[in-house]
Amino acid sequence: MVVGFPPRSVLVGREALAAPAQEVLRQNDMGGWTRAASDLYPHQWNWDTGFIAIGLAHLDTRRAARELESLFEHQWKTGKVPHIVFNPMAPPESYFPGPDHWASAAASPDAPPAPPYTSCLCQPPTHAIAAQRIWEAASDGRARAEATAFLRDIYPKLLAWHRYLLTYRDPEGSGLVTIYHPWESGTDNSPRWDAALEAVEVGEVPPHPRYDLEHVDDPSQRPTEADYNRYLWLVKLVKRAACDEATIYRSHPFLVKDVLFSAILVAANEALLEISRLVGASREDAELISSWISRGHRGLESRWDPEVRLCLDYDLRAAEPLRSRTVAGFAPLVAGGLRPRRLATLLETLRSPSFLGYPRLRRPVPPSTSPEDPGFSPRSYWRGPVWPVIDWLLWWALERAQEHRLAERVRESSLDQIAKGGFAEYFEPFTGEPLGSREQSWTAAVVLDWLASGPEREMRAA
Ligand code: 2M8
Repeated sequence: MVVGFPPRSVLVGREALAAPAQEVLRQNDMGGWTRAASDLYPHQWNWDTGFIAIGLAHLDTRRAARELESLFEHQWKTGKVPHIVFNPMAPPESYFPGPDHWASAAASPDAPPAPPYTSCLCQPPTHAIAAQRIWEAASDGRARAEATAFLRDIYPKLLAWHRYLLTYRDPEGSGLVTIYHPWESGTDNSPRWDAALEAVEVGEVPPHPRYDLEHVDDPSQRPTEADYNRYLWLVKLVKRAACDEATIYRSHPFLVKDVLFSAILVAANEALLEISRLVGASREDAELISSWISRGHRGLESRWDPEVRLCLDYDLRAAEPLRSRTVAGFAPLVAGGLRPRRLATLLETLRSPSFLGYPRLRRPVPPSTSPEDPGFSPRSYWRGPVWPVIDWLLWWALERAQEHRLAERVRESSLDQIAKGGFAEYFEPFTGEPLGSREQSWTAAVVLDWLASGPEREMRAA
């Protein structure tokens, strides 16, 4: 059921957010794992799980650890962590493409035992960052000992996951991750992918349901039918290649170096390096992870565009950069470790009218696509709306870059937006209207982390 604007629960202030955020996570808790949203997304998603675990860490570190463990139970033999683990209890008509559509992927020799079925795509690796934060949140003796045991158990799995991304997804050794599908980026219909998708010749795609449209107020909030035909065609090609990475690399029409994914991997490798130290891993491991971090920084540097003053994705098939202005362009900020000049330039772009300084914005939180970009659309999913989870990533990056004042502004404004509009998936940037799913787990999770991280530690008010 869809609720209009204003939302069903009118939340009066930030201090009132902790309890309802916990309630969203409780409602979406499926026993050891959390569905991405109550209606639109009844399954477990890859990068959502990392963000959800970060939020859960403030409630119960053991449960937060379980969230990651449950996802990694479905890791592929190659080390890949699937983009969706399908909930066997979800009714078949609740999500498309569901487990049946992906079942053939289970025939791959690299797939984990099924059911439950998994998709054979992946998503950005937020998990090591979450694992480190769980350990940090486990402050008293017993919780700390449990969290250390958890790190010991998950460390080799995280290492295998990152190794998969650094090998199969970067055979060129560029430091940049190649994606096979816009779903792998997590920013599905972003204008980032328009040019690369246009070049894909779409073959026959059978008629398919759009259950997603039943859960939003109007179809303009979701990708179009033409988008879905392309998505399903690319899935068909990946399945036709039997999910074999070398075959996909040779034949697939959509091969793109994704800078945001690559930057999250750099930040995740920083976390993994720290975890390797905490679990007493070998010096060889530490050297390997450090080399991945340097490679990632070099890769992002190679995609810096001095004209748009952002980092740009790169289309391997067309051998050219993809020139949209989106939040993904702040990838070097997310990766961290910036030289002062590059940091200053990125902050100028962030504050400029292309992003936070755009005069019509309801609040100073970054729209997913710059309103000055021709692909911008304020209500359409990743083509313009504000995403709290992206606000969290930028806030976290700004904090790590010691840009505390701007970080605090993003945190405050985003909390304010959620206090007025509820735990929506995304928000219209000019009005603050909540859009998409209304009980989105990662929105609730980042709220819990923000409340625990702000100067006044607002969690205590809960
Ligand atoms: C959205 O993506 C799924 C496909 O993976 C969809 O639209 O059906 C994206 O926002 C993605 O980033 C997110 O992980 C997923 C679940 O929240 O929903």
